[in-house]
Amino acid sequence: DLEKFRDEVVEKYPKKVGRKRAKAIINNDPDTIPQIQANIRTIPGIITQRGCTYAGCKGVVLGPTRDIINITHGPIGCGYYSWLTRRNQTKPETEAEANFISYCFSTDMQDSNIVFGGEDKLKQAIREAVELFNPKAIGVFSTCPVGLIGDDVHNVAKQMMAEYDNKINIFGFSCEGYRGVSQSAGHHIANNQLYKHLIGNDDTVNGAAKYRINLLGEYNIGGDSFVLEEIFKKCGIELVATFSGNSTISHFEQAHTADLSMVMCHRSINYVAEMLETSFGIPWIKVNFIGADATAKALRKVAAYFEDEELKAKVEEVIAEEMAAVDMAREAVLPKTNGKTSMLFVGGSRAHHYQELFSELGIKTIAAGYEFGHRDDYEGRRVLPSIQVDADTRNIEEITVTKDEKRFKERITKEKIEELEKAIDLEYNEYGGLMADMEKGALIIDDLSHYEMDKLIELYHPDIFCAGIKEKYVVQKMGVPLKQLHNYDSGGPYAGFKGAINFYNDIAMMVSTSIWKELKAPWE
Ligand code: ICS
Repeated sequence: DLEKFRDEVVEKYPKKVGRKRAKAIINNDPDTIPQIQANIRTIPGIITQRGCTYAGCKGVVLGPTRDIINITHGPIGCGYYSWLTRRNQTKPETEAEANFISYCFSTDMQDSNIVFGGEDKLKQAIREAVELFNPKAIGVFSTCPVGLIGDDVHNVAKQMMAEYDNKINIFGFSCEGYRGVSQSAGHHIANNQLYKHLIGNDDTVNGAAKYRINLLGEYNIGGDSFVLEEIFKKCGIELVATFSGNSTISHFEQAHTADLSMVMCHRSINYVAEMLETSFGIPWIKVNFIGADATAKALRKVAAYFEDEELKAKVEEVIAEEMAAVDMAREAVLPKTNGKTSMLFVGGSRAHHYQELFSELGIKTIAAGYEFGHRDDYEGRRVLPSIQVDADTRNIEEITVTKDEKRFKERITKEKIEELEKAIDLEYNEYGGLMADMEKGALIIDDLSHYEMDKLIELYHPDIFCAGIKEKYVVQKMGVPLKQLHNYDSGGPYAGFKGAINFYNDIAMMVSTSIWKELKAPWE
């Protein structure tokens, strides 16, 4: 069956293109974990789902932080189309607290700036931003033309910092859209700058709780972070910093005071997790808060890590309390969802994480893939040493991360970690990837093309397809419901226990309505 799919699509492409695409279409085997081609440039002419490096830097990593002014240095379209479309929410603690999320800042480059340079315009934009808002920090994000004409955003940032007596933290990002293969390069560039300009700047230890954690790779889409914050609070766990859902600059500056980092989206933030460990001795473990069972598992890991009976009891109490409602909601929708099939083609982590939620509904994921995941996100981190460094990777600045002799502190011994690993599958410094969790014979496709998507639907008729806005209406016109797993359509939150309940109800509604049968697919 799979062979049929691969042969059919590969044959339709020009020979060379077909040969290349074939390496990204894999028949899964969780025992042997076959090699997949990933994180390479999309072939020109193919309609990809991917976004650009600027999007991954400005939109994804820095976008959710409310008290930094993010200036897009470039033509207005780049700023405009990255303005609030990701639905990352934020909640200032007081009315006086700065919140710039709802604004769109751009230098609005014109032809003349392209010809004569845009640095003066950028300086002017920074001055205006300071005059109007007096922010704590300003980030400057380079778009494609900035790289092409050679404006030096880092130098401008330095000059402007001096102009304000270094009282405002101003720094730039070389995240031109074309710099990497996809938005994934933008994550890496953003992570580097967070480390260089913010992490470790403030030793203040906030909060009284004994257990202090960071949550990395959770971006508060549709309010996910709010749900998780509430759970941690109930358990008596202090969330020092989330990278970067519902975050502030101070959270990043104080992240090194935590004792454990939990990594949710491995693709976008694993660099920061490693930096925090190398510099400050904070271990990181892999978790997933998408799915009620996954959430319970993640909480149990934290409790085990801190080795505290009181915390363990509290966590069990919270799980029991929340699970009562989860089980009720699940039972109610199961008759509508059980036995259905799904396909997930999203980003660099959700195509994996959301399979847990679907399986709680009895829905099997028969095909999945990332837009921009790397081989380690598919095959697990153990393949990292064998991944070849190519020219595109070299485009991203390599920074040296060193041990902070004064502030490095060993949180837990290696022996203790090994012991916990055996007892509860801690996943310390480990991500097993998507393939290990999918069935034998499932289809795994990296950087799915629009044509391949059409073929998938025609050949396999899934009951629900998960992707983004570019795919949504095309797929629905074929009579298959599409759930956006980027911005959750207008729904969510979907994380944690409460989020799982929302998801159950939304998906049950989508797969059980009879409207889809009324639509005629183009091939029918
Ligand atoms: Fe990570 Mo859309 Fe995240 Fe992932 Fe990343 Fe993006 Fe979104 Fe998607 C993201 S950071 S914006 S979990 S919040 S770039 S939904 S990899 S593509 S699957």
